[in-house]
Amino acid sequence: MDKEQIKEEIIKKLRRTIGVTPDEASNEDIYVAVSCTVRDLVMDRWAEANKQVHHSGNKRLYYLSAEFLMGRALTNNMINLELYDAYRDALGELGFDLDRIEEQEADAGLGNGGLGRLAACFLDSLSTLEMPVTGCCIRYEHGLFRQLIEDGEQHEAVDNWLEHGNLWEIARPEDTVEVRYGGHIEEVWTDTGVSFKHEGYTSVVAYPYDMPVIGYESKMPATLRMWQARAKTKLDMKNFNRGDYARAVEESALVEAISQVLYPEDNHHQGKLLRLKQFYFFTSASMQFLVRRHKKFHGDVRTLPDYYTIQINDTHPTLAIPELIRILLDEEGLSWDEAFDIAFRMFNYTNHSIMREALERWNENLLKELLPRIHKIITVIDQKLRESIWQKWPGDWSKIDELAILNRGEVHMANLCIAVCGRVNGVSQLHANIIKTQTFRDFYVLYPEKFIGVTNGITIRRWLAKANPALTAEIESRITRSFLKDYRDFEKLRNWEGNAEFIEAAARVKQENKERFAAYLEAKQGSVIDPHTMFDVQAKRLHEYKRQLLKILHVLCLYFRVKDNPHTFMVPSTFLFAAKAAPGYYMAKEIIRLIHSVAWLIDSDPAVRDVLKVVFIEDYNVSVAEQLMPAAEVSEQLSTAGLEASGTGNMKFMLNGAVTIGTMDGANIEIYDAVGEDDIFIFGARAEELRAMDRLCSYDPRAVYDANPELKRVVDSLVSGVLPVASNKQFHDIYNALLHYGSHKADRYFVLHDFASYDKEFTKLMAAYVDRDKWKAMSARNTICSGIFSSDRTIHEYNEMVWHLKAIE
Ligand code: 26Q
Repeated sequence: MDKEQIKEEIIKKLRRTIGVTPDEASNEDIYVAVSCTVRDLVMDRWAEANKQVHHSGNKRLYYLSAEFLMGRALTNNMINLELYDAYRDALGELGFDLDRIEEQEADAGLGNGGLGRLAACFLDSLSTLEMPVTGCCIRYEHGLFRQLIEDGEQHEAVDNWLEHGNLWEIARPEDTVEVRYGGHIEEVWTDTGVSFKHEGYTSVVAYPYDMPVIGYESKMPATLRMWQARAKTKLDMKNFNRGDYARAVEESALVEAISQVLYPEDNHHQGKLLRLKQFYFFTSASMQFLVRRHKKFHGDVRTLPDYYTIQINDTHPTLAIPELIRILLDEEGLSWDEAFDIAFRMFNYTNHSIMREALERWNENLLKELLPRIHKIITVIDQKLRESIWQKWPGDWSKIDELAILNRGEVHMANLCIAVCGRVNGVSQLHANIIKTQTFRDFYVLYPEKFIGVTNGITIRRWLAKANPALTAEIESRITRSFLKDYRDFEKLRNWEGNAEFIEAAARVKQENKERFAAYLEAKQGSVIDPHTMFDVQAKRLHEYKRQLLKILHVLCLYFRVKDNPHTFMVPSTFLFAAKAAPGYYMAKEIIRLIHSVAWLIDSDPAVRDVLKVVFIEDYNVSVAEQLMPAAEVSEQLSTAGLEASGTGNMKFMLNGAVTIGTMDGANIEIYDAVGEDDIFIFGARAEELRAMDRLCSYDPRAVYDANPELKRVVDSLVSGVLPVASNKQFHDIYNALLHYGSHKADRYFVLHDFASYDKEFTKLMAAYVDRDKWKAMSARNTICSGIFSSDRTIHEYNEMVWHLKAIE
């Protein structure tokens, strides 16, 4: 389509779908019309692609994930259809600005953070690589909460992303399935043996919506299948006829609660019944659908592994395993051995966290009551696993204790995954090693061949082509646009390493992006920032292990330095924080309050406010990230070594030319390997050092505090009254967590330990920043070396080691 055809199509849609003429149309009308025209193009390819896979018998990936953090679709689709410029021009001629139109679309915020965004990047890459995939998740009526800041504190508001409808989804009523909870299992004995009958259960209807996700110049759009929970009958007529209207709707509301809302805890497991219902809901629906579809196209369930491979994104979709076995046993009449064999050949599991509090465990009785048949199947898997353990370590009960699925009244989901899955992977080199040598050490002895590492990645379509069109243009003019389709072509940029013109061009783009971001932030929340200061950014979920606290304490330290001595060497800086805290995570919310307090302190001080500024970016989400990444100059990656499985924000910053200051953790290590020691700032204790200190209980934060007067002053200021607060409440809980936290360990995340090291490295960073030529070269080199963090590379590795899909010709 060219510009003229696009104009024509838009006008046609405006008149025929919305019933307005272009001169009467609102931005929202235009958004709808434009989206419909783009959707038509996507649908055409989708229809063809689905037909081809059905008939060709190509293997298909089912990517099961409780979260897909998709963000917006419209402009991303335009880019991937190579129609972005044409649409921009066409709309311009019709008198509309594409940037304004784009903002009409609500983010699809069906995820918390890294894990959900990774799933979204994977769909883009799989489609770009022409590999068939269906992503399966829940169609949460409300995605991740919206963050409001009032008086420096976080408040939550519901995310109503479906309020104005969703143009990117298609209902598929013909694929509806039923999910059953509760009840009991009757054994029925016949001449051929025993079979199981589920009785007295409650039914929930799983109603699917599909969203096409098209990759770059792709003929094979991915499908995101989102399941919605519906009551079988909206009204319970028995109650209704008795006149009990409230009761009549009550039951349906209870059922539909299953897909009402995304749980906002990230990297933290709580054994909530509704959450368990959610997990079973979407995995059961997905497995029933998969089997149904296989039978329709290929007949025999015994050939399932030839046509499907399943990836489990963290343990949340684990119940897909016993659910598939249940279907094969109870509905398809296979034997245990046959059913197990099929499951063993189909499932793979990705781990995303080694922290104890993130490992998913469920109370066994709770699970048994909610899912009696699934519980029974899990006991059989557990029995088989125990036999293998016993064979490997005869008589060693401690191994059983460690590795069993059912133990001490709990169901250990990771153990279930490892027992059944063909491959188990970590998401960075370090994380994969930690899994093998610590977290799942004994499993690694039992099944060494299962364990692999696949370093995460990000899609360069969204995070470069869409987020940073100016930098993309500079790259494209040198190495052509082919790198958007073939990630290996990005390597051609290496030829431009040290090239003064490219370095200058990238620096010019960065400055423009900073100015654009400053305008964006002022419009968004009224914050005024100076684009001639250094933009130093920490953007990620709020978590103690990610150590936003280390950063803000350091800013406070810089504040005191400038205040004491106005001639201190200091790069005028804007420190940008963006982070949502889980609503029930008290410490995380305290840290947000502290960040605001430090911002006020500096703002009210004429002696400092021209050099330092702190801004908290409200309601961070995918669309905000797209504005922020291209404008960032410093990427703060401060997690306690060993605790950030990978990180993917770090990659987005690097791709867009920010220089990293970070610990040797997760993918930071691989960023260090890629750019080399001169173009990154590494600080802090290594994972092994911290582990040793943990083992020996030798870390004494108070000693660190006593020995460093500057640090002491900073920490003391948390409770001394110098910090402005809205509520007359100082920061005693943060103070205590650092120095003496009741029965807990003080400073669990080694903030004080790494403080001096961070300070030293930050000083080096400032010195590099003022050497403008040096800094610009560092920045350009970060972009140039970021090719290996393309999620196309990640997908390629999964495919070689795990899935073995064939790209559609
Ligand atoms: C599970 C059960 C009950 C309640 C909540 C949860 C839950 C929800 C979300 C547990 C974990 C998450 C999210 C985890 C996550 O985002 N992990 C991140 O995954 C990224 C992609 O691999 C990594 O880059 C990050 O390092 C990792 O923290």
